[in-house]
Amino acid sequence: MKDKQMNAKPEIIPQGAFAHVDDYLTGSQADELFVRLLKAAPWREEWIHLYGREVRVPRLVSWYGDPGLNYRYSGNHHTATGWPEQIETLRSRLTEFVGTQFNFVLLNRYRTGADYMGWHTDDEAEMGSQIASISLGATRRFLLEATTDSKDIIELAHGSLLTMRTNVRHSLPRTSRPVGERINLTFRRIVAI
Ligand SMILES: O=C(O)CCC(=O)C(=O)O
Repeated sequence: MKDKQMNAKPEIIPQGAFAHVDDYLTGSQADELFVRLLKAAPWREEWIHLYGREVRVPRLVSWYGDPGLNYRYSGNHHTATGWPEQIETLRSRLTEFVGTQFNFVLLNRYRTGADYMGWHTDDEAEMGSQIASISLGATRRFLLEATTDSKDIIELAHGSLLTMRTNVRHSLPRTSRPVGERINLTFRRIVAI
């Protein structure tokens, strides 16, 4: 046995850290949702305070959720006002499929390959233990660390679903390939703390 294995800590993340379903939505369901969200979601540009500077977040964001529910991250508040019908239908389906009562969805819009999401976990104190992420539009590469010493790469395609524990580190890197727009909807459960 190599030193590294003898000294290895037990793997922290249990089995089932993530699951990927490539064709969760049909082509037409995914197309319709993508077009509607591009047009109708209230997209915002966000800024965060980092090392004493205001930094522009490299993507657009939007959100829906139970009325009055506030999800705060990176110093920004995201207060929900309700669920449009199509998103509510998707939420019910995912709630049944994953077994988590999702009450909030964060939308990220990657306009070009220059928009990205850096490495992070989603295990803030007020977050439930599981998220469900739907991808629409251009396929983008997603990286995750389901164990302490390995990285997985998943190509997130139009209409796919990724479920993941909130303590798994993940990122969606930039790409220099010419790619179209992509929208991601991450369903979450925000709990009172
Ligand atoms: O766009 C994605 O698939 C990743 C989204 C994400 O990491 C997040 O919302 O925490």
